[in-house]
Amino acid sequence: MKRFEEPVLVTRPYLPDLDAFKAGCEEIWGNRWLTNNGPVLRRFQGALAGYMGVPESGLSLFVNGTLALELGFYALGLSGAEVVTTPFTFVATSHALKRIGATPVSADVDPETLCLSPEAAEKAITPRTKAIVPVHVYGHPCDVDGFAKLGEKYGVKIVYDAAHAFGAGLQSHGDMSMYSFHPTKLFHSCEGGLLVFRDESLRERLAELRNFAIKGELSCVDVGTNAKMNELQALMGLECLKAMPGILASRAEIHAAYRDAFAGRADVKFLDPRSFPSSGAEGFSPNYAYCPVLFKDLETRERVYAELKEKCNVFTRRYFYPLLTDFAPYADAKGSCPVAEDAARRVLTLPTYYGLSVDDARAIAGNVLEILDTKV
Ligand code: T4K
Repeated sequence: MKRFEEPVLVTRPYLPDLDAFKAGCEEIWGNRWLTNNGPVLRRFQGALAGYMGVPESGLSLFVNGTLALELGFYALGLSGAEVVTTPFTFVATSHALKRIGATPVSADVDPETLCLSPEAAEKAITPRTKAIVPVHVYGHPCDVDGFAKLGEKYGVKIVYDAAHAFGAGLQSHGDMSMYSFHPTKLFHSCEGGLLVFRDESLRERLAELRNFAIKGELSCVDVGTNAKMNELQALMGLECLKAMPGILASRAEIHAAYRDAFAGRADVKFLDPRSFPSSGAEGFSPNYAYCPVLFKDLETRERVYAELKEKCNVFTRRYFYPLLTDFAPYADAKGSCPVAEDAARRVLTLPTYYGLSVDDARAIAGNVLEILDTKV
């Protein structure tokens, strides 16, 4: 079993070239403009539109992904409505709904992708449902065609929590998608969030809402908040964007190393985003945002998690355990999503980040297999 000298964390942020970042800081110092729709933010917006192939009028930047979601939901008029969503996600998805006075209704996930199942979502729709919020969890593509059909059939909005999906090419789907630019993501702006939306009239509304909903010096039109991205964040985003091809290529290599190491093992289910029926989604290309594996049961998962930490100095994470419905604010739905509950008890996400070597990924996988093969 390999014990790493330095702790291996589940993720590390990509850091751009420091001299290039310093040069950008000099420009910001020269401008003496730090936030409130500055020139670097506008440049970042343009660069993102180019990278993603969407019009600049169809995107909006925020200080973080959670506030982007919250304001996106609010701008779509979801306050007071029921919204069908998945419990197999980070708490932010449902928190953002609750915080604008919507009611998240949990429906179960697909056992292969671990993304919300359109069939389960359809069963949860009531006359009070105004939207469905699937999550491209781990960057895995949801069944976007299935959700498009539900959107049409029931007249509900489809809003993707695409926090994990930057670089996966899924931006043309749904009414709106949110990307998180937190440093634990493959691409980041220190903190940050992006909304991509179909209805371009939302641009102005969102710009208002993220700036207190004030208009000029003399008017305030709604209860907005402060959710503006600042110039230093935008600079970090611009510099990281230059590295996207390299970031994606290195993650593909790490993913392949784990995949090969676990091939043929019945006791490790390695989730491969290339193999899902939904991988045919228009535009999709895997970003390998996470490397999740499923073990046979909770006991095995906990043993692997603990032994990797104690014996190998490897710090994996149990994303997403406990399940959302295990937490007090959402416990009324506990027991309603058996597939998600089962996955939460068996899942472990392995270290994946730019800078982790393929040899280290192989060694981590070897450690996992050795733990599994050791009789207890
Ligand atoms: N929707 C979904 C589906 C999400 O997953 C998230 C966020 C959101 C919405 C909301 O987006 P944001 O508002 O965050 O933009 C992390 C992140 O804080 C959170 O962004 C993320 N999802 C969630 C899945 O994971 P923690 O509590 O696990 O982070 P933490 O601090 O334990 O860091 C994880 C690992 O990364 C550690 O081993 C340390 C390492 N790390 C972390 C940071 C921040 C670094 O090496 N450097 C760093 O700067 O929540």
